[in-house]
Amino acid sequence: MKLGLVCHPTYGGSGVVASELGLELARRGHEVHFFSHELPFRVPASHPNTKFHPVDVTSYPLFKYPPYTLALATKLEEVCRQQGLDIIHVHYAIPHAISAYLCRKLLNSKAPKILTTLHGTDITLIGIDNSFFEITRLGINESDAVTAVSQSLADETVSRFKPTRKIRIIPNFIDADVYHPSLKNVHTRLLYAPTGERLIGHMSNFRSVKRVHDVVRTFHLVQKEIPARLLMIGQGVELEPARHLAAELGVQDRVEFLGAVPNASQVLAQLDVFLLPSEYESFGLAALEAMTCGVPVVATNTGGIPEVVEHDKSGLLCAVGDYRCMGASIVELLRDTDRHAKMSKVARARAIERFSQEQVVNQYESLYEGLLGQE
Ligand code: GMT
Repeated sequence: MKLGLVCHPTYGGSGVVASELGLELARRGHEVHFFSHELPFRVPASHPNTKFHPVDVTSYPLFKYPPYTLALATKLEEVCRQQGLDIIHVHYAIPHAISAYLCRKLLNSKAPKILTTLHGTDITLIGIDNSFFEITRLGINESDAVTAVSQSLADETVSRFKPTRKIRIIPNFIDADVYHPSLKNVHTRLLYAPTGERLIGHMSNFRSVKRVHDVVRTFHLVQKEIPARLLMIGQGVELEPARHLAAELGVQDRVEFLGAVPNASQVLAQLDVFLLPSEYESFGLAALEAMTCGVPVVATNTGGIPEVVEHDKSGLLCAVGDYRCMGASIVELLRDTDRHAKMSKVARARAIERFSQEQVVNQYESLYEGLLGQE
């Protein structure tokens, strides 16, 4: 098949999923065309069976906001016309589903099928904003198929948008050979915890929905009870406020901000607990990455997180904002070695059983085949 994959290239789960999906489809022999304004951060500059099509937006003094949606639609049309793409698979509805819709309008009869994968805030935050609501609904309804990454997100989409399209669920996935507990090693751990402290970690794009301040508050409570250090992976607008809060609470020497690391698996595998205190999370890909490395997760009981992290099995869940509960859960877990070891095993087993790359990419392939069979 000839597939066009459209995604945001920046640090974030939807770009990761689109990139990993495209690379695996290319390994399976499909021709994969990536579209974005920059090379998505997990896509190598050159890879067999893939091609990256950068979308340039011409600036013009009249435009305060250069119209990326239109430039993307035009690029999609050009590549579809020249290469005969079978399917355009967009990740994150805004603005990609609309660009794909416009591309189809431009192409008329030779148009590819459009699949939209909803990831989270395209529905729960940005999509429901008045300035985007109707256009997001149009993008969903005009797609040939729509998937959501969790049951929770599918339910949210139905209740908020009342779409005419059926929303199918295809969860996010993980390569369990890349994310592996064997990456844990004494030397790397010593770099982060030189005197054998326990390691708590968080990874996100540091936006307000992630409640990064709760990571710092939770850690502040934990380190009062157990010698520990906190590793913060990623970057975004809430990073500086988090750094200030760490200083205000007097734990700045025990918190390390690593930025966007290229091989997250190698850091995640060193952790004792992964912390994800989000306000909302449609899925929580970072939690799945940690679980696959055999790291139990302490997170909030919100959105799709309970579909990934089963409370008291692969991790512990608390109410949003309840950093005392999260702190106590981490301390409890770190003090009970047997429970921690058991949770670590269950976390990895669940990741493999439910979210393996092999089975989830098969689901996407079947969906593509079904769409093409609809002619
Ligand atoms: O919605 C966002 O925050 C952006 C998006 C992204 O690109 O990182 O994250 C969402 O998609 C991820 C991949 O499907 C999910 O793992 C995240 O839970 C989800 N984020 C939210 O729902 C806040």
